Amino acid sequence: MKAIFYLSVALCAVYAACGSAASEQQQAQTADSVAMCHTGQIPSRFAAMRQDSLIKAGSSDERGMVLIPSGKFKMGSLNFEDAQPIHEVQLDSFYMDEHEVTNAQFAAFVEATGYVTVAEQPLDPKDFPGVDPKLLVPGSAVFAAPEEVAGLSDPMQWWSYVPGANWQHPEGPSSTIKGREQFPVTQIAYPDAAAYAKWAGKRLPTEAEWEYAAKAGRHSNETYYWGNDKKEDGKWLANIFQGTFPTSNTKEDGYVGTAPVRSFPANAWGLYDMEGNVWEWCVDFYRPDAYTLDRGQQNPKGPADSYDPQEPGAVKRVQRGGSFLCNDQYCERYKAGSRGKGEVNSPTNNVGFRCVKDIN
Ligand SMILES: [Ca+2]
Ligand SMILES: [Ca+2]
Repeated sequence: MKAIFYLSVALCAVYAACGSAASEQQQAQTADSVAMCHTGQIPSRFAAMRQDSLIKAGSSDERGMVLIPSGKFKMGSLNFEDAQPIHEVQLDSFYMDEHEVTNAQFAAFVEATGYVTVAEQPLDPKDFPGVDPKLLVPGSAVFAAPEEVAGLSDPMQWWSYVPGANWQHPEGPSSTIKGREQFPVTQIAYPDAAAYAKWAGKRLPTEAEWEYAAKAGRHSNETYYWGNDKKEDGKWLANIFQGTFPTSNTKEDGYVGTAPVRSFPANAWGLYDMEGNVWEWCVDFYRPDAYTLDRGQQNPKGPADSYDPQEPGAVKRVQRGGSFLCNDQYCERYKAGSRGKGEVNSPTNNVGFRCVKDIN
């Protein structure tokens, strides 16, 4: 019998990724999220894993990529328990996509390969004995702002499983990506991102590469990747959430949901939206103690397996940078050095990715 993950795993992953260890309130939320992980009945889809073997590895040039110089940096943050200890890491040079993969880019991949994403996978009830067949429908998790909430401990108040939601219909069947070609693709599970990267002749970044590129040779202990001030000359520097989460988004930065890539200033190395807009998958398995493990100082690849004490049975990979839903009331994981995590087969409408490429 196949293992079954549940919708609430996806929701919990989204929730936990946004949690900060900074306050008692947030610790209470984390405790609540553990309970949330044991409800719900929607399995994830493993077929997409198998499909990856059908994707031929492509070759690519470096158009749209930035050459990241080799060097050392201090990885981690004192503001987040799972990002400690701060330690020195040395990385070889590599290329990185200057922006998140867009809907147009992902559409080209799907057109060329016929790839079907995790959220679109049909589900065979025979593969999931004991689960109500009515629940075995393709779909994914979508954020919707409720009119009011009873505290912030229950993410089900603003996340729901929407049948028919997928990368082409990010908010559900009636939504479309038409006119949003230059927006980041969303509703992407880890196997989807890995398959695209393979086809594109690229790969997904390690979280060390991702953080090194985000800090861009400038960062030491600043709160944000761009510095210590949230705004510069009165302007927001990333697409996050302003207002009262989750009910009232004042969109001071101009966007309630995702923004077209390159809408905000690039960092010192020319990379856009390294913080905010959409979460970005990294290749590393997630463990909260990853930085305490002896993983070598040079080009670290992350731990050999995944372990999240909040959900011991779930396989999780690292996500980085936060999303348009991040804010200081609920989700601080857009801040410098912070780490996010996601169950590999649980796409949402605030998760995407970008690729890197080795120098041949
Ligand atoms: Ca925004
Ligand atoms: Ca991003």
